[in-house]
Amino acid sequence: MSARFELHGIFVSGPSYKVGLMLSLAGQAFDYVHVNLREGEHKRPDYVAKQRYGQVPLLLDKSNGRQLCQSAAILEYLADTIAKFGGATLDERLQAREWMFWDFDRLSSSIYRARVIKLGIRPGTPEMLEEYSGLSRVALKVLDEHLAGRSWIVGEGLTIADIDIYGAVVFAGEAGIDMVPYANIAAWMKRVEALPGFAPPASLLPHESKAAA
Ligand SMILES: N[C@@H](CCC(=O)N[C@@H](CS)C(=O)NCC(=O)O)C(=O)O
Repeated sequence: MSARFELHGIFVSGPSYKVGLMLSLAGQAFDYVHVNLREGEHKRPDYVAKQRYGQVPLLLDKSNGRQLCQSAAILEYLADTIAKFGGATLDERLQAREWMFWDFDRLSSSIYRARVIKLGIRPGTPEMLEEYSGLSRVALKVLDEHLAGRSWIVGEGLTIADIDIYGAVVFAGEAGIDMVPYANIAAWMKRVEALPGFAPPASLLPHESKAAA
């Protein structure tokens, strides 16, 4: 039987990793479709008809035909639909959402921009790299201070806020950011990495399309 979910993404993409990590931690096998950004597959009309922004990730829910985009919105959808990691109370759900909005405003946007320049995926000057690295460090300090004395970002267990934000922080090393000052983040990352179903970016998303096992 084919899997309920079909993830379209590319292995170098942080937002694609966030969705793959959510599915994996939730124990949901998923079909995977590799989108070749270099070949412009994400701008083809048949793809844009499903993903209005012409980006990865795209998640199809084959049980109802929904086509979902924007990684944070996809995480919320998955939390609702498979009833996992959404937060134990309304307040926790609201806090998880707040952290995800903050993430793409301050953290993911800065780390991902620094990373693509550092890896040579996108052109950028040393000044641009320093600007994005500096913004990343400011956001990492906010996160590190929040995690002091806490095991998880919200409440007493894993939520989509942890999954979303882990999928940003895990790329900080590739962005050239020194993580040594952030001991609380390091301890929290270890907790995420110890969870059943966890897989790091290097092994979670294949380099080609693949049906669920
Ligand atoms: N806010 C979006 C960002 C998605 C995004 O930036 N995707 C990149 C790959 S990491 C992409 O598709 N870039 C190609 C483009 O924008 O044309 C999300 O979280 O899903």
